[in-house]
Amino acid sequence: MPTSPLRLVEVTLREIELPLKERFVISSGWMENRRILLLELRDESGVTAWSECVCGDLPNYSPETVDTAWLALRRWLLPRILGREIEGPGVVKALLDDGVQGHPMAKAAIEMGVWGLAAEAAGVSLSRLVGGTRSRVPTGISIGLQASPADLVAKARQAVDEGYRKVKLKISPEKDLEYVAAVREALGPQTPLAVDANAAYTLEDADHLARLDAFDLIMIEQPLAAGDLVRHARLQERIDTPLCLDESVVDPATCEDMLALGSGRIVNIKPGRVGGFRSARRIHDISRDAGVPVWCGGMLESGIGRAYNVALASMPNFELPGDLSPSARYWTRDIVTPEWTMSSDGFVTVPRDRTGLGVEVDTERVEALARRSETFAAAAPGVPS
Ligand code: OSB
Ligand code: MG
Repeated sequence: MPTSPLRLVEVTLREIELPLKERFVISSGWMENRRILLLELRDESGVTAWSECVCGDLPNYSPETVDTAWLALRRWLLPRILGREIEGPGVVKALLDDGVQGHPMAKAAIEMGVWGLAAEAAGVSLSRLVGGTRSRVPTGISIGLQASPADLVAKARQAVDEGYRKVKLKISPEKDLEYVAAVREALGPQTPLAVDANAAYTLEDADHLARLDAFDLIMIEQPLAAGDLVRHARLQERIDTPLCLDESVVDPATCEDMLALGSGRIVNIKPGRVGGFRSARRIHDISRDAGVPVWCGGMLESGIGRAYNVALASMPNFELPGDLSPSARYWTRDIVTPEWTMSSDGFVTVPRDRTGLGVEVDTERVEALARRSETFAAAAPGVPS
């Protein structure tokens, strides 16, 4: 879909803290009070859009954090994009990559914001702008590590009762077979189950991990370290359950490498992890062409980040349910209206007939929750760089 050129004249960074309803524990760390970095972007015609940087507080999932992203944005990324004529959202990643290694989540926050801005300016939904085709997307839940198998069974049972179409259980070397066995036993053979190890194992654990084959899982997500593409391929040879890569796939090239090596058979796409929508759409297409299904992962986003995930997940090859739980699963109150909801049969509606993100940001509440904010303006608005 063609969009008009735009020029960012002002970007405001705000960090808010939003308490999760309950602590979320994964093998590499945990989150309780979610520190969330938000961007408010304005272009020269006065159109605005919000975006979210999905980094966490600690560098346990990836090297980036809220603090490194804030630094990268203010010091290197915003200066190279503010005031510049931008042909369209598709060119932003290249502008940000020029001379700046890494920082994909910080880059994605700007890049996705420009997609949001372009949708707003064109008067179309983000879903339509990115090439989405679905009007509702199937939803899964990601359940954190629990204190006991019984606690996990209770959570998983509740999720099934609520209508979730996929139940993903976090696992770690201390909490795996016994926990998964308990859930499979309690919920029966029909429940779509997956597990996510967040890189907690090594190839030495191959025989142990192969015992997960007994539980008929849809996938084992990211058992080994992010850089272990070759080792994941070795592991996949020794295990029947499809491996799915999350942390490992950082751009379209690593997705191609994964497919060439046979490191997995399913791809988790998180637009923040791969530097934004341009890369996310490339990974979608590469996987589709290889006959590999993808699904949209989550990073415990607020309703703003969720809007981007839902739009992306409306693309055709997002065949498996995404980690796109409704607002109420995470927050007592979200920062958008309407809040994101899920139908009793486990779908989130894609706001395809609303302009831009499809939700309003509760700006007063964001201001009230803000721990810090900083506004950056183009040096001389309107002057080409
Ligand atoms: O590995 O998918 C992951 C949350 C934080 C960091 C990593 C992961 C997750 C989740 C949460 O699984 C999914 C969600 O947002 O509901
Ligand atoms: Mg994961």
